[in-house]
Amino acid sequence: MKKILVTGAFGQIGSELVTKLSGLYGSSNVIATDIKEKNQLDGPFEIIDVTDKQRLHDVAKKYEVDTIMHLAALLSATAEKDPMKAWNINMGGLVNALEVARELDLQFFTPSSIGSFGPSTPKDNTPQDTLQRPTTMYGVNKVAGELLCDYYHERFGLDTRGVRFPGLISYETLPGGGTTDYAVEIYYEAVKNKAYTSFIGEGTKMDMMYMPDALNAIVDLMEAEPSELEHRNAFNITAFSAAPEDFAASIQKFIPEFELSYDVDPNRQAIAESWPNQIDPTVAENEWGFKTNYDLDKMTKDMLEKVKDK
Ligand code: AKB
Repeated sequence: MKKILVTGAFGQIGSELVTKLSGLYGSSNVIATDIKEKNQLDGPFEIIDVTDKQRLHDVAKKYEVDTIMHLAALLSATAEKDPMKAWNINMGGLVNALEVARELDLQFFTPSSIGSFGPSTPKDNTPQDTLQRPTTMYGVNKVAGELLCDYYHERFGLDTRGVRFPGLISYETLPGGGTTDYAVEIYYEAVKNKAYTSFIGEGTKMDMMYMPDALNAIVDLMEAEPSELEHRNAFNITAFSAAPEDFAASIQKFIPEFELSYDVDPNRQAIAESWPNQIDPTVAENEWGFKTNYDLDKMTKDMLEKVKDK
């Protein structure tokens, strides 16, 4: 991994991943791309609509990249509002990016999600290889994507890799349209108003992770020796499992007056309830040394400081 093209570079993961990769490999070696320009970057930027395969191919070729990190996608709640748009962007974009990687022989990363699981998946300690019958368009896209990436590896020998991300918490760029977004909003509201009304119900546990751990996971997996990898795509990874009241209890350690209330959104609640409570990351730990540095309280401390600074 020396010259990397990132799609969806201004999204929640992309905006921090580009900075991380620029620090590791040099900003001229990270080609940030997105559907429109937003911030001024140190390194190169190109506009790419991932449904336009020729454009993706031309940019990858122009910069002679050796890796594509394909992040452009609609998140779960947005995908559910417009399933056909999600299909076109999530599946169409992924197939285009995989095809460009095949044509130019590039290493490939794309994230899957805890959203690839469904109500019939074992809810606790969810194994790496288990029943996946998601009931959302996002989940259908993610399972299909996992299989497609495996297929490109088996059939064409492409070096495809990926993880199943839990809800990601970060302060740089807000997520948009996800079911786990409440876990980011709660910190902003805690700092602004010392109160938050959660759209996810009490007792609804989901896997979560702080962004620095997520970025390390991407780099560690991409740098892992191929011979160490028995699985390739869709490694279960998580830092901790938490419900809204767990975030509130953690925030109250730093802001004792903080208050949590609920106004549950039935659509996002239904999605959350179809996902596991806590997945098992043992296979990622064993195959490429996955580890995390942040538990809930350590993350809360850092998030509150960073959001206050903003
Ligand atoms: C979402 O909530 O849609 C994402 C995810 C867990 O994939 N954050």
